[in-house]
Amino acid sequence: MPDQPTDRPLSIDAITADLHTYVFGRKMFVLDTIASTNEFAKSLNPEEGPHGTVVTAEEQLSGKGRLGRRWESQRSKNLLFSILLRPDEAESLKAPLIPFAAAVAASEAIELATGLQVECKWPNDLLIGKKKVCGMLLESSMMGFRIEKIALGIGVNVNQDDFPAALLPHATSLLIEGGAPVDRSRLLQHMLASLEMQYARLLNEPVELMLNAWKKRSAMFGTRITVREAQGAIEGVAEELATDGSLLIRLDDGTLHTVRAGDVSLGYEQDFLHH
Ligand code: BT5
Repeated sequence: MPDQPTDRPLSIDAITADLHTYVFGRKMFVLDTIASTNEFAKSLNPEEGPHGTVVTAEEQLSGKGRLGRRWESQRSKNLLFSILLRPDEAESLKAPLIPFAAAVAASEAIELATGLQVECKWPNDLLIGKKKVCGMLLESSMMGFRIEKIALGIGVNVNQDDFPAALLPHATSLLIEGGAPVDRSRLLQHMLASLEMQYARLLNEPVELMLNAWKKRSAMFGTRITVREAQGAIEGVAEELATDGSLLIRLDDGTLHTVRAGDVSLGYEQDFLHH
């Protein structure tokens, strides 16, 4: 039913009408079809895309996941957006923690908009009922030794009710979990308000507060997990989230192993999302 409010196309007017932010989304690009909102955000110069600029689209032709993977999303069903950040030097030092702050923010926004309970999965997935409902991709561009800009890309499965066979066992949406369609403009308003607040907290408060908020939302600590890194898979007990966002795993020989990049599976390796 195209005239249902939840089927409305994304529009700047609808999004900005009730947007409670100072910076995030105060400049916004609402696009129809684009290769990737992250790519678009990264291409903006400082006048076109100041700090906090938001890029969203109905459809991505080459939606990107981490490590060269793809993000699949049916047209006009979901939320696909990027926030362009232009951090100063002090902020740059906290860049590795931005995905964790963003995961806390996005979880809170989804819970506020839907009442569904959201779990965080390392490094930056959000799950509902153990299935992935949201993925994040942080890309930074360097200028010499300094981060010049960061594109924080977020994809949320909102009103998509079926997924390609390969994703089906691992993916879900707010519609599937909550049984009701969700208005994407309203969800984006919640997201941007929550992201702006958590970003400010990341910059101004001890990082442990944010890391603890993330850890509270994760079911993994103290349980046995398998991590697939570039070098291969290892198994152990998830012990701690380090202050740089790495995952510390206690191996069977008693040593503590640091994982900086990889994919986690709770239990056995065949449960991995990514093949
Ligand atoms: C991510 O990567 O989860 C990051 C996704 C970021 C997407 C946003 S959309 C806006 C912005 N612009 C972009 O171009 N990207 C960002 P990763 O952890 O690597 O997960 C990718 C894997 O998740 C894929 O290989 C699939 O197995 C699976 N996947 C793909 N699409 C999915 C979906 N809609 N729901 C759940 N899982 C999905």
